[in-house]
Amino acid sequence: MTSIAGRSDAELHTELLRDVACGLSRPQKELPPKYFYDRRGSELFDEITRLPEYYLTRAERALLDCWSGPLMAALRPAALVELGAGSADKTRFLLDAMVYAGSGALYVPIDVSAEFLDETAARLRDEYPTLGIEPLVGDIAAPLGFGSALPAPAIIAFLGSTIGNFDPAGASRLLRNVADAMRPGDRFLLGADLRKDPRLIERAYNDSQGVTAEFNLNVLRVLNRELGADFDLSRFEHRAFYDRALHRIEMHLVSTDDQVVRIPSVGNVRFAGGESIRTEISGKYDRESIARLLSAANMRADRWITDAASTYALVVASLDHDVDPRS
Ligand code: SAH
Ligand code: AVI
Repeated sequence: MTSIAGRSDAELHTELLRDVACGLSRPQKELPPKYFYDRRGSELFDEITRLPEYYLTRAERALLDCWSGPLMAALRPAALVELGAGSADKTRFLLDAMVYAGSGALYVPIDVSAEFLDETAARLRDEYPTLGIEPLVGDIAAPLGFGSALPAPAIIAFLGSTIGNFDPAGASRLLRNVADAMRPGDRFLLGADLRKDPRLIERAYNDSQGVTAEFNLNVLRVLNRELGADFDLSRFEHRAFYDRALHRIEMHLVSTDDQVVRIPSVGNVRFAGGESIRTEISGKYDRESIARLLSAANMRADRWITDAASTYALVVASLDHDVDPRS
C-alpha cells in the first residue's frame, strides 16, 4: 500500500515517542486521538457506530442515502478522495452514486490505520470492479500530496465529523491543506455533527455497554505495545463531558489513584489520583462556525444539507475563486 508522505516505521516510532513525551509533560496531560486506531481501535470505533446512543453515524448515513444521488449527478466526479475513511461503510452511498452517474474512475481512501485500510480496500475492489481503488496510508494532518495526479473533477470527502477531533488551529490547517490540493471544479464534502441538547451529546460518548470506554482505554494498550509502557488499564477510568463554552466533548482517562507509569525512552510519568489524560476532543458546529472554518481556508459553502431536527450536516464547499458553475 502507498504511504501518503512516504514515512518509514522508524520515523513513525520517533513521532509517537515525541507526541507521548510532549503530551504527557503538559499540565493537562494529552495524547493525540490518531493513536486510538490500531486494528482493535478501528474495530471498536466501528462498534461505536452501531450503538443506540451514537446518533452521529446514523444521521450522516441517512443524509448520504438521500443526497448522494443528486450530488453525484450534479457534480459528476471522476475521483473521490476520503480523509480518515475507516471502514468506508457509508461511503458506499457515494460510490454507488458515482458509478451510477457514469463519471467515476477512482476512489482514494486515506487513513492511519494501515491494516484496517488494506482490508477496506480489498472489500471495495470486489464490490466496485469498475473503479480504481488506491488506498493511501498516512496522517491527514500533513499536506496532501496527490494534487494534480487525480482525474478531474475530484471530490475530497471528510465524513464522520472527524474534523471535530482537531483543535481549531489544527482543523484550519487541515482545511487549508485540502484547499491547496483542490483545483477549480473540485469539491470538498464535509460531514459535521451539530450543536444540540448537551445531554444527547454526552450520552453518545458514555454508552451503556462501555464500548466507548474500551475505545478510550485502547490508546493505553497501543502505548504498552508500541513503546513497552506499563500502563495498568484497571487503574484508569473513562470520562467524557460536554464543554458548553467550547462546544465540544472532551474525553479523558482518569487515574484512579497516585501512580507512576514507566515508558521506556520517555521516562517515569507520575499521575495523582483523579488526574487525567485528555485523549480526544470532539467539536460540535453550527452554520456560522463551519462557514468561518471554510472561509479561513479560502473556501465557501455551496450547499448546506441537514435533517429536519438539525442533528447533523453535510456541507459541499468549493474554492473561493472557483468560477465553475456547478454546485
Ligand atoms: N470516516 C469513517 C471513520 C471515522 S473514524 C466514518 O465516518 O465512520 C476516524 C477515522 O479517521 C479512523 O479510521 C482513523 O483511523 C482515521 N484517522 C484519525 N486521525 C487520523 C489522522 N490524523 N490521519 C489519518 N487518519 C486518521
Ligand atoms: C471519529 N470521531 C469523529 C469520533 C467522534 O465522535 O469524535 C470518535 C469517537 N470518540 C468517541 N466516540 C467516537
